[in-house]
Amino acid sequence: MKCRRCRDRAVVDVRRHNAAFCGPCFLHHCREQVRRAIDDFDMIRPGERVLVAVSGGKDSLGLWDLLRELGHDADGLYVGLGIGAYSDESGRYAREFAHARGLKLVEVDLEADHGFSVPDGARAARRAPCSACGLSKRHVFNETAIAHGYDVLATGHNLDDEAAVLFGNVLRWETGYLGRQHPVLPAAPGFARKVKPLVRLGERELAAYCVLRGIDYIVEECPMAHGNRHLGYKEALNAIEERSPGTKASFLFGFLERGHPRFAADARDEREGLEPCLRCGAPTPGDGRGEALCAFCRLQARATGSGRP
Ligand code: Q46
Ligand code: ZN
Repeated sequence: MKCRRCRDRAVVDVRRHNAAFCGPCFLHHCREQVRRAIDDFDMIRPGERVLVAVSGGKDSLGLWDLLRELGHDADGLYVGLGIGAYSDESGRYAREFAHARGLKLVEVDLEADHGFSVPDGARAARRAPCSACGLSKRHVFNETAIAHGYDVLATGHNLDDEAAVLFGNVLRWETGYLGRQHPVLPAAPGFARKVKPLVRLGERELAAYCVLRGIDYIVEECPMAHGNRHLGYKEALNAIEERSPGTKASFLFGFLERGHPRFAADARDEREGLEPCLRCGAPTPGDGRGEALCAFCRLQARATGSGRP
């Protein structure tokens, strides 16, 4: 197989594009996909400060590297979730990546800084671990980006992730989620702008990118992911993609072009009528008396037994 760009010997094939690349041209392809995503969706403007949420995995570390390669001013944010050895290991990969390249890594530890870990929170609130975890990460990412004055928060969601989330939202017709499912969520009072610059790259491409760039990342999956619905959606889509390469990309990008505008109003309605959380100030659906706690503070209160509810 020959490289599509330079006709040298290819080392990576990308079936979705019906193309194969040699090492240097593959790295160029990845940078181009990220550059295009940033331009097409107006994610990051020149001179803006970006905070990249990193988990120690291939997607987030690959994203941090790609943003730096493209010349963006990007620091990392690692959130310790308190998931035993998995968290210790993933933190080590994130720190080593930053240290080896002289990059700034902001760290927040859920247990040390907020008094509870993901397993504690999930137990106390009787929620699935991934639900307590997702809620906590979203809160801490947003709060940290705002507190440190970053213009943009970037996450490592890739094409496979986004297609799987879309699939799940369509299966249950979650119109509010569909309205919010976009590679850019604009800033609003109390909310930093959130962007997903990897939407044009798949999981396999990110893994190959990291190998070719010499990026060491945690390979083990989070032990709490087991039985997670999202993984089932990914497997179903992978089976379809295997038979018809390109399906995931047309599902996701077709939705963004032709479906998303029809649901955007549902998401806008949800953002209206928010009030600052009584405890932390984050925007949250109000109770009309100015006494509402946000979902994160309610989870924290349950997990630590501090005050209501
Ligand atoms: S870290 Fe958290 Fe994931 Fe682990 S508990 Fe679930 S959501 S699987 S990306
Ligand atoms: Zn709060």
